[in-house]
Formats: sequence, C-alpha cells, structure tokens
Amino acid sequence: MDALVSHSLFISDLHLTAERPAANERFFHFLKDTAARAEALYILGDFFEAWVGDDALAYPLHSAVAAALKALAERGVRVYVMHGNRDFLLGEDFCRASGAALLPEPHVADLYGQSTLLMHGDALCTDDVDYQHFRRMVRDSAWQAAFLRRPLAEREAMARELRNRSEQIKGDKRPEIMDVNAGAVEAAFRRHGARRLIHGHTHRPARHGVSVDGAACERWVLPDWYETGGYLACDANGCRLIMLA
Ligand code: LP5
Ligand code: MN
Repeated sequence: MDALVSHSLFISDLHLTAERPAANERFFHFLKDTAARAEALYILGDFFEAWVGDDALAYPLHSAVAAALKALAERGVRVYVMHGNRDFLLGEDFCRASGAALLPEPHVADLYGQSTLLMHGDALCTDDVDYQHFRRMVRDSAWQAAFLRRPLAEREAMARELRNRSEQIKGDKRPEIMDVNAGAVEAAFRRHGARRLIHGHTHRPARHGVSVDGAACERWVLPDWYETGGYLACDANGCRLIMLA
C-alpha cells in the first residue's frame, strides 16, 4: 500500500508466545517496516497465545510487545486491540503499557466513509455449540473476577490444561462447525447496518462476497501468523489482503 495514502491495517491471531520466537520477530519487523506508515493498526484478537491477566505483563516477551506498540502509538499511529478467545482478559494495565485502546466486540468503525464491522470471529461460529457454551462461561464478569483472584502460576497451569483439552477436542470436531455460520454472518451485517466485516479466528484468510437483503457486502478473514502471517490494508479505495513472504 502506498505509504503516502492514508490507510489502516488489520491483524489478528498472532498467538504471540515465547515458544515461537520467529513469529514474534516477524511481528516486531512488521511494526517497524509496515505499521509505522499506517494511520491506525487494529489487532482483532488472539494477539497472544494465552493471556491470563495483566500481571502477565511482567514476562519479558509481553513487556517487549507492549513497549513496541507504545513506541508505534507515540509516533502517532492509533493502536486498537479487541479481545479474542485466547486473550479476553487483556485489561486496562495492558492498554496503559501499550498505548492501545480496547475496542468492544463487535465494533463498527468508519473506515474512509465505509461502515466496517470488526469482530474476532469466534462469536460467529454458532455451530460449535460446546464452544459457545464455554464462551458464555468465561466471558461472565463474576467468573473472570474469581479466575483473576487465583495466583498467576495457577492461572497459567489452568490455561495450559485448557489449551491441551481444546486441541484434543478440536481434533474430534468437523472442520465445518469451526467455521462461521452463514446465518450468523448475515444477522451481524443486518444488525449493524454494515456492508463490510473484518474478522479473524478461523485462520482461513479470504475475501467473501455476501448478499444481504439484496445488498452486496464483503467479509474479510485475516490470516494467522503461525507460518508466515499477513495483514489487511484498507484505504478509501477498499481493502487488500497481504501475506508476508
Ligand atoms: O483458539 P483455538 O482455535 O485453538 O480454539 C478455539 C476454542 N478453544 C478455546 C480455548 C483456547 O484455545 C485456550 C484459551 C486460553 C485462555 C487463557 C485465559 C483463560 C483461562 C481459563 C482457564 C479455565 O477458546 C475451541 C473452538 C475453536 O476455537 C474453533 O472455533 O472449537 O473450543 C473448544 O475447544 C472448547 C470446547 O469445545 C469446550 C470447552 C471444554 C472445557 C474443558 C474444561 C477444561 C478446564 C481446564 C481448566 C483447568
Ligand atoms: Mn481465536
């Protein structure tokens, strides 16, 4: 994207962890080489592999990531984060340390005159009934307050256990139920009166044309960063999905 044209960037599903240093390095380069030329960077969830509370800012990787975002924000790039299913406990301390503003989910942004609905994407996977049940439990504020009262090491151990269970359970789920439900997508377009939706979570990067009540809408799906990573760049002329080499 032309650096001189005002544009905004969208990323998600980086799953940053000290166990995948190559992906972390790719992200730090992306901030310097690419995001620094944008007017806004939107991080639409699952930025971290697992976030068990803002006291996890003490980890070297987490503080380095927050500091790098802060440096970007101080150069004048607006930085936004949205919760994903891995990092729904990102809170005020993270925002203060990173200079990022937390967006509610869903959020409608005015992108160069085009109303654009932003989501992580997990809420659209309504066929994954077990997951939606689990989601309601962990998004409950009383559940979260009780979880956050536990010691950090205990929360980490629970998150690890949950990750293992999730991987096992996913192996038994049909791939279709882990994708978005077409009816849920249409309902989201309708409810928010948007013609464009950007989300991540499914790790199936693509642009889908969707017709909603006769109106042409588009759904952009962001890539994960396990292998190469990539981002969506939008300006007044539209959006482009760019995979990193
Ligand atoms: O992220 P992805 O694509 O791998 O999988 C998701 C769904 N899984 C999850 C769980 C996350 O992977 C792990 C989140 C770590 C968060 C840390 C903070 C909070 C810690 C809370 C500790 C209790 O979101 C997966 C979906 C998939 O997306 C596709 O959409 O299918 O959903 C599941 O696998 C959930 C199961 O279907 C149902 C939940 C079973 C609960 C088992 C309880 C085990 C508790 C262990 C705690 C000690
Ligand atoms: Mn996700």
